[in-house]
Amino acid sequence: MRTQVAIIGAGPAGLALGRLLEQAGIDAVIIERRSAEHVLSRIRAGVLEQGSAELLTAIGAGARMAAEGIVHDGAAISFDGDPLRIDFADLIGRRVTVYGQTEITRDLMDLRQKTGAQSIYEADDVEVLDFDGTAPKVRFTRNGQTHELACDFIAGCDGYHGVCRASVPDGAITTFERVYPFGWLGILVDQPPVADELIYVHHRRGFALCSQRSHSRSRYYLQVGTEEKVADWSDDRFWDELRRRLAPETAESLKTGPSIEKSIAPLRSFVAEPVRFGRLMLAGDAAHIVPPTGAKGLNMAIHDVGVLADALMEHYCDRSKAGLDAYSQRVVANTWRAERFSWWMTQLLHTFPETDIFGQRIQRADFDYLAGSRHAQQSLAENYTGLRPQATQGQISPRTKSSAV
Ligand code: FAS
Ligand code: PHB
Repeated sequence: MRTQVAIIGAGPAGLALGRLLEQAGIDAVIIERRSAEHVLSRIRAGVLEQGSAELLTAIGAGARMAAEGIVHDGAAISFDGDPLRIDFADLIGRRVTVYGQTEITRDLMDLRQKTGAQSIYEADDVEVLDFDGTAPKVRFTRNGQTHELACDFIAGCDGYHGVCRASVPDGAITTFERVYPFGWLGILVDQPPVADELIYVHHRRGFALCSQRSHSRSRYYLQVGTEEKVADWSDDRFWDELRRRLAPETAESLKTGPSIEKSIAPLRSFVAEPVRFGRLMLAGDAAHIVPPTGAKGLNMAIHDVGVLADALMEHYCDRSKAGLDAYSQRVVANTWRAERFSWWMTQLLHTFPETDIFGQRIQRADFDYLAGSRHAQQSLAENYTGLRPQATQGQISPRTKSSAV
């Protein structure tokens, strides 16, 4: 088998890249370890920056998002019961869209199926080889048969635990990590959301988040210790604890019910540098992880593949390697911006076991400054809705198919 770009991973990064390259007439094959059903069964992110929503629309995956997604002009913070609304629209004229990562993945998979673009699911023992030379290839087994895919480039969109970053020689990569002493226990419930917009909660018992997937499906999170297990948390215990952390009037209007999904996600900040190794480029969670407090993970993945698609088009259509040579610097710069914001939101809103009374007062002072400063609120709004319009990236001009050699 042969293709121009081998994409490892059918998460949002891999699927969005596949679509961007398809529109540019660049051939790409996606190789995914799990089944499509398994990939679709994951419950992850739910907030899209304005630029991410624009990019998905530009690549033809925006129809259902436009119909079912919910545009939010702002979000709320409740700090020890004190409310603060961050009005993104008024502060900086931008918005976010609430639309589940599961739905985005489904839309991109459906689009790929419709156009007949090639995706190989349930590929085992995936190996990425010779990417330091001029003829990289991917080897994998499927139904006991070994296959080899020759290509020009490999896009490592295989997430934090994938094979691509793990295949980079030690000396060629530097990693930066911060592991947080808590996780997020999340549940999904078919009940109307407690509020029209998201509520980020700081409470002495720990962080909480009231989020949503639609007007009839809600997503709630609680900060829990790293030793906690899902089995320790009945739905009733979850609702009781959530009510304790919410402002009384919000707790009052909480609509509870049986959870349809319940899971604990560890919190970490992780950055790999660089993210290009010859003809292997890392994108999304394969290159970086953020704590979800800033709702950045999915948006960083979409950002990266926008930059990568532009760079590959420059290579194939303009015969210029400028984009590929700048890829790592551009992705790493965006990554640290999002890491800083996600770390700051996590510092502000979580309860750290080791924080002393001085640290708690600083958290309070941070919130009071935010509540009292339009500039501080504009900074939060700018970071939350997306630092730079990503629409210009990846909004590829429909190049004639023939120009992609
Ligand atoms: P993904 O991990 O989504 O996709 C990588 C794909 O590669 C997977 O399908 C995997 O099966 C495949 N793969 C792995 N190894 C492979 C191999 N060897 N060969 C072939 N394929 C391979 N973000 C938020 O903003 N809000 C949230 O609430 C939130 N919750 C999260 C909860 C969890 C448990 C996790 C892990 C992440 C969460 N995130 C959240 C962040 C999330 O949205 C990610 O940023 C996003 O999924 C990144 O997309 P990808 O880079 O495509 O990686
Ligand atoms: C979610 O809806 O899953 C979600 C929303 C905002 C976050 C994190 C998760 O910051």
